[in-house]
Amino acid sequence: MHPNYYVELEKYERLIRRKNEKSTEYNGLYDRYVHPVLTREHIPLFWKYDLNEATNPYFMERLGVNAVFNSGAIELNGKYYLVARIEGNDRKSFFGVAESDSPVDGFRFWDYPVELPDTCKEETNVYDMRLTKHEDGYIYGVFCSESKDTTSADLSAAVAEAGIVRTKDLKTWERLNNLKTLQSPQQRNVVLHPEFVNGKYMFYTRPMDGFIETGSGGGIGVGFCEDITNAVINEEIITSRRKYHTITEAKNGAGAVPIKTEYGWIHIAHGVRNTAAGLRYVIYVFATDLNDPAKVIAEPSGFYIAPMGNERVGDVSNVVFTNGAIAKQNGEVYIYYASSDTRLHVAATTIDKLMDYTFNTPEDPLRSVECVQQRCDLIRKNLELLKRQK
Ligand code: M1P
Repeated sequence: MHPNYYVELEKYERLIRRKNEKSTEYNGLYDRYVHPVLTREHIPLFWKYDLNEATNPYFMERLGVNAVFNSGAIELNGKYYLVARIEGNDRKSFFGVAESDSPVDGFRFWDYPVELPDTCKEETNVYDMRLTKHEDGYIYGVFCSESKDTTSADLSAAVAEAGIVRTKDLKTWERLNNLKTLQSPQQRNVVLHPEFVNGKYMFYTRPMDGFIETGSGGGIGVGFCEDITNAVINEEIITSRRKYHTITEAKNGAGAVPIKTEYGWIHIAHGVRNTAAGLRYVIYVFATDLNDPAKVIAEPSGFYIAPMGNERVGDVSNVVFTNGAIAKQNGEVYIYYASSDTRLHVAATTIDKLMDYTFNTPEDPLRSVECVQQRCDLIRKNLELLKRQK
């Protein structure tokens, strides 16, 4: 074996064994962890190098990996699994399963990436899998299936659809037909709801006119279908709407599978606004009604997580994005979020804190003058309290 193999292996093992720790930054909402849980350095050496010295005398990467980011997340039999988006140096994304005994560190990829059944010959790229433990007994993976738009002369024109796979063990994947939404030509950020609603499968969709722009798509949609093996949605009802001069003005999209709480389903989604420096992606939270999952019952003002420090820089800078969270039976919640399409982080909170945040944070009044009023009300109450305490 080439001597550099042992040097790199030692670095890799040190990285996997490194303990994570909570950051000292405080907001009361969640704790960010200092180290990313997955990066391109977490990719096993044998995925990248030809280890045979005869055919790789310089110990060169033959198949490099550019980034590891947006990840579905699930807890199974007391272990934590991330199905991450891995992007090769060739720009193609694929999925890999990383496993750990801890939700915040120690994630190690299985020996092979996920080999999806090749049932969709025009598909060029796949990414951003959401993992839903559905009450029908399967674990579903819903992901973006991207193909070239052959109707356009523009070489970069693409079509985004929602691909669907299902599994029981994250090892054997059955591919189902891509989701069809009759009202929307393109779809990304589609999530399967974990329960039947009126006996039907329910999807969160993101109606889009084009590949990048949502255009007339008003926000995150909800749609129903009877047959998951041939999922067709006739009508999309908008739940969390995009709004002018907010964090969702340009687009929004469902993120993690919604978390069921006493007072409603809690959604951890993303919102996008435009800036002179390009799009800015943040994570926001809203809740929908337990009996009517399309009805928004709370939507705290502003973002929940925004890119900070090093998170702000990467292949697509100024982005935080989530497509996976784990809510444990004991009330702990781990939110896996990627920064700048480059690496994956974790933030820890609890169901209680998420509920408090969701239902007690004021809504966005949508106008500066009313935002000032909102803040002055808070200041006034606080100053009176501080005065009484003196
Ligand atoms: O580059 C930022 C994100 O862009 C897309 O999200 P959306 O469809 O909302 O624009 C996704 O491709 C996502 O993977 C990516 O992180």
